[in-house]
Amino acid sequence: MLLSKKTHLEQETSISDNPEPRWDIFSAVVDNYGDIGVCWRLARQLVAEHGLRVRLWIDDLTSFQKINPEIDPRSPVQVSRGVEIRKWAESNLAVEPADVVIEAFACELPAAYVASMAKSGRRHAWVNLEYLSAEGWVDSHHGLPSPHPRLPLIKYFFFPGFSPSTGGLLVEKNRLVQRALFKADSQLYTAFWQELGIPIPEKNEVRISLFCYDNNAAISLFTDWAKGATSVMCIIPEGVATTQISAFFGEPLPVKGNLFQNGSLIVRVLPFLEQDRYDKLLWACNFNLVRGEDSFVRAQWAARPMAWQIYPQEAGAHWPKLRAFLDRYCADLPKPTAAALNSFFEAWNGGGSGVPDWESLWRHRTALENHAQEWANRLIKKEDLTTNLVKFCNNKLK
Ligand code: TRH
Repeated sequence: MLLSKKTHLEQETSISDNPEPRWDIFSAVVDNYGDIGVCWRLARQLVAEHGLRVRLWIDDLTSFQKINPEIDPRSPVQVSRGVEIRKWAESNLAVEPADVVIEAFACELPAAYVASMAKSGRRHAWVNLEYLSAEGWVDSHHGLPSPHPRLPLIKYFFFPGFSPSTGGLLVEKNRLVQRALFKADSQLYTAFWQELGIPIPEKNEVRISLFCYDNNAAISLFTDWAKGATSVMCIIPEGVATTQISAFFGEPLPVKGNLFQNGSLIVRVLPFLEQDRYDKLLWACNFNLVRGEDSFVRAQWAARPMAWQIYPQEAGAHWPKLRAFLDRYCADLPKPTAAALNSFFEAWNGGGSGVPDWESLWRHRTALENHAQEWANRLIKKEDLTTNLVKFCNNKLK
């Protein structure tokens, strides 16, 4: 049954008279946090910067709560940051379909919802938001239509990417300005660490964030950092690299406690941070180890040296994706720096020697730092993903 009247929530939020197209974003948590991470950023940016009315459908509110503590996992309908959040459940789906419908990462819309789009008598912009890839084929696939086999509907493929022929990258307006202010303002910087209950870095200390999949190469990094002459504090989210923390520090599993020390290395384990706070952590660290898709993009906006563990796929399908990124990222780096970064990425992803060489990489610290800044400055000149997506969908609605 379709709801012909405004829902209670719509009446309450007084945005129901907004003449702009309404958006529904569907997100299924496959595993991990990347799908909801991307959709949550997109949804709030659509509201905050484009004044749009957005419903975000999510099948796993508990995972969502990890990156947005405002979420009540028991509540089927709630509002956070101006976004209407709906539990993606059969019982909740009796709604009029929105004008713009985003199917994130091929999560497959409910059949009844698709049928009601076809019956609505209105135009819909139906978009499959794809995973990010730096590969060249993305340019020619971005924006391609896929007509529905039976219904009078067309779904379009929207690819994030690094070249101007793709949908671009997610980034909020002013994000780089906020980051620059944060870096320049010692009070903001100090307050950030105080809020986390972590002392500000000592002089010459190297502060590193580490977010990875199950990765034994972490043990060799711990070893290098512990033996090194420089103090290193490595900040790790709860539940990440626990096997490696246990193996290196000789702690039985499940690892208890949140502070471990060996030689020059201190490891601090933190609960998951709210998403904007996680961004700040990336701004505040000297080096970021990130993974998947969203933290990988955020590490680039942080304009700090970084290494990426790509989401591993069967039969090594992720390697071309990783190399395509490295080709772009390293194109303007001095050759020895590019070589060190390439081998580090390769080993961090279980290839090459399998042992990431920290010392050889960090020798290039200054070049890596300058490059990270230039890379972010270059990327920000391109239109952001949300603006591109809004334009794309508005065109389809004409
Ligand atoms: O969690 P991920 O491994 O997600 C992955 C990838 O998206 C991958 O491509 C996809 O196929 C798979 O999920 C299903 O890594 P990612 O993409 O970095 O997402 C993590 C999100 O969690 C991101 O939005 C940042 C957020 N986050 C926080 O908000 N707070 C934190 O403390 C941490 C560590 C992460």
